[in-house]
Amino acid sequence: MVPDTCSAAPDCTALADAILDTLVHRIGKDAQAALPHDWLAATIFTVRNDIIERWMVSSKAAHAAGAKKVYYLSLEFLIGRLLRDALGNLQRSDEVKAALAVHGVDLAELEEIEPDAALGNGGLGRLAACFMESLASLQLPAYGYGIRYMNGMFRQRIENGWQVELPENWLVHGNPWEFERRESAYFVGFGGEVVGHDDGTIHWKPAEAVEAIAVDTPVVGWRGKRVNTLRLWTARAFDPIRLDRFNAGDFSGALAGQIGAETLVRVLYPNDSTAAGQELRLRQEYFFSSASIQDIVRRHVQYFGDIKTLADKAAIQLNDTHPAVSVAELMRVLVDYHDLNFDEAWDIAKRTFGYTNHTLLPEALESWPLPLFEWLLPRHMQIVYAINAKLLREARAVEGIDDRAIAAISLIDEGGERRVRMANLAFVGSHSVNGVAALHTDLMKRTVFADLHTLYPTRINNKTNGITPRRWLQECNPGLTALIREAIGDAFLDDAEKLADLAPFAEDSWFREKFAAVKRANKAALADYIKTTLGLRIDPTAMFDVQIKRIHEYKRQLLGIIETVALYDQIRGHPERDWTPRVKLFAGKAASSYANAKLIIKLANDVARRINSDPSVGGLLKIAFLPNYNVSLAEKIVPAADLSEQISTAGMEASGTGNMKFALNGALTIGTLDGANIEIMERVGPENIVIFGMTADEVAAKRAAGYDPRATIEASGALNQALSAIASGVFSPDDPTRYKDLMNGLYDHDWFMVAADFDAYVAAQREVDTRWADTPGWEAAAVRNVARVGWFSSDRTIREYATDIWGVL
Ligand code: 26V
Repeated sequence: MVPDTCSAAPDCTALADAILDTLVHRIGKDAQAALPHDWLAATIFTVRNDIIERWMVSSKAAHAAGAKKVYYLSLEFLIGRLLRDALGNLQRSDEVKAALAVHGVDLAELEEIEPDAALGNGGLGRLAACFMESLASLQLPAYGYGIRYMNGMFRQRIENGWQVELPENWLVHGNPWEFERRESAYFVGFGGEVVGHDDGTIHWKPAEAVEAIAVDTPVVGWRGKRVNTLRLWTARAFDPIRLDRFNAGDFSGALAGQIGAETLVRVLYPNDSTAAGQELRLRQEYFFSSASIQDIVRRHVQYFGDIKTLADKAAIQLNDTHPAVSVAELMRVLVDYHDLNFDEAWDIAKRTFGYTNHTLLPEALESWPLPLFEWLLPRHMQIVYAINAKLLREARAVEGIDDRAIAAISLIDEGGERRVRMANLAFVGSHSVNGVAALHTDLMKRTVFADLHTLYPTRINNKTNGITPRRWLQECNPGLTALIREAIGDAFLDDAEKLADLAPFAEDSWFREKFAAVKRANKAALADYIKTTLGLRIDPTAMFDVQIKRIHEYKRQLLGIIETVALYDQIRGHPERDWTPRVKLFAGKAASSYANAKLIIKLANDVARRINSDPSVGGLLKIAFLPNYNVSLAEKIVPAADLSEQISTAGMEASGTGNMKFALNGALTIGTLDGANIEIMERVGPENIVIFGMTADEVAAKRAAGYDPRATIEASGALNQALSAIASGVFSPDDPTRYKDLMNGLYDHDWFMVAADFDAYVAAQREVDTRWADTPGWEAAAVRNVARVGWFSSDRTIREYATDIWGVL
């Protein structure tokens, strides 16, 4: 009997049978006994077959063509869930939905229980995931290389307003997307000594070693035209059980090697506590760099025979400095194993590597204590010295480079305890060094890399970040996608810049109404979610004002919270005024060691509790902190946002990519002239965004002139009042001094210039209110945002990397 649900999709009956067959024969359950996770696994295993076939075609085609390959090395890939992405890109969602319905199973429910692959902290990791998708969509042969963390980003719970971190066990049900490749395993050593042989060759004899084993995940491009590989390394001891020890009764000693290996791939380091010199982190960096370089070199030699052509056939992009030790590792492999002389090897390395910088925060620039580096990687230390000698020789020959500049260029930081500077190593070992937004790139040239830029004036270039419109429009916002198709046809699905055709519809009241209805439906769905998770009722017609991102002082969640307190005070003082009903939504994780960030979460929750339960604000203002921010939660919040908060201290947010996601989904931005906000403003037009606050140059000038936050605070009545209220325990009656130090910090240093930008921020928020009151005007601006941000597609970004850096287009 052909079931009803299949009548619309011809192949669906066969697919329904195939899923059931997989359930029975692979999962070992029948339809009656199967739990949702079993159905999910059966579905993935079934659609995977299609993906695997395309995957094989893709890699054969690349090899047959002798194509140059792109290798993206990143300690983070924040890919999130994969089922909806894969089905969307294969355009099989309807068919699979219908097939599952035959069994009484709802695809949307299965998609919802798939765990997030949270193998990243935030923007840098999510960018890597968007890039992988765009590389496949542009049909470029590419591999992502990283670590298969057993526990990725922690799961955040909010208990009594405080963040509590729980391990995220994303692999408990197994991972049907991955393929372990036992045959692709490499030896990775640590410690030991370097031995010179009589014939002049040098070899490193490590004291310990682990085996790196490849685990591959297919990455499906748009329309399934190409499937690339995300290769994540796991670690195994060579001798998982030492039977001699076991038999002697030393059970833990027998397993010590394996435990040591597993420790390597267990934790994802947080990116927002100081990049302190933890040995385990350096081990992780070397582990994945070494395995990746060995794999790349092996593949190259296998397909092209001659190691000397490596740079013509391989482009390796270093995602921040985390894989920078790869520069030394490739040199080691070329010199010690392929018998190239140092200069030849150096030439190949430089032509092969590109380096992307993602932050200028001084505390984020990685450097390793020299004794640690030398002890763990003695051969690499020699190579770093050799590179440095060559570098400093070259630098000294250039006019205008003095001793101060030499000290800044050196791979070794000699001020205080000697350290190896990973950014300098990545810079000199690459032919291209790029920033991730125009301002950021400009600041790289003027600040952190000023002296290296003088030495190599053509090396630094800009590649403004982007986001994949498949996940961040089509999949997360099907309502808006359908409406856009109705208005301008399907061309934008293949080229996001075609969204420009939507611009005239900003003036069309029929379209605006439909556009508003989509937004309202998305907001209603989010309101339901908030009701279910927090028990908080919010009004879907209120403005949804959203700040979601990692919690960090430079991102200034504090500015948003303090403004909320000031607004609360205003509403209570003047309830008769025509206030705009707002729901302020916050979400984000704080690194477990970052005390102030955790306190900011508690403050958001304390403020929320007080305001939400105060009948005198009459529902005009509601605050919610949504727990466990991750990719999947972002996919729910972004389509429902009216206002996007991008309010970092100017000069500190390298790019931001959340800003792009919101604009693409029709939110207006309130933001500073920081990171990619500037380029968003240039594209959407200054009248369709609300910009406030100091510029990066003004921030720098103010700091240089000696900024006095206390005077600033005292000059602003509203700010002083809000800070005093928080400091005196109005929002923390159970512990009135809870926020005293946090607030005093603002009076005393205010490094992030919360006070200096406060009045401008409040004024900008009132301008937002005015614009919101003009409903057609707001909606038209929202439509223009969607129409004008197609340029921020990661397809565009990847095309630029491919043309300017990798030479593969
Ligand atoms: C790292 C660290 C390490 C130690 C101390 C403080 C700190 C602060 C920030 C970071 C960020 C690490 C790199 C990163 O995630 N950068 C983000 O990269 C995104 C993609 O390019 C970009 O959009 C964000 O603006 C940038 O913060």
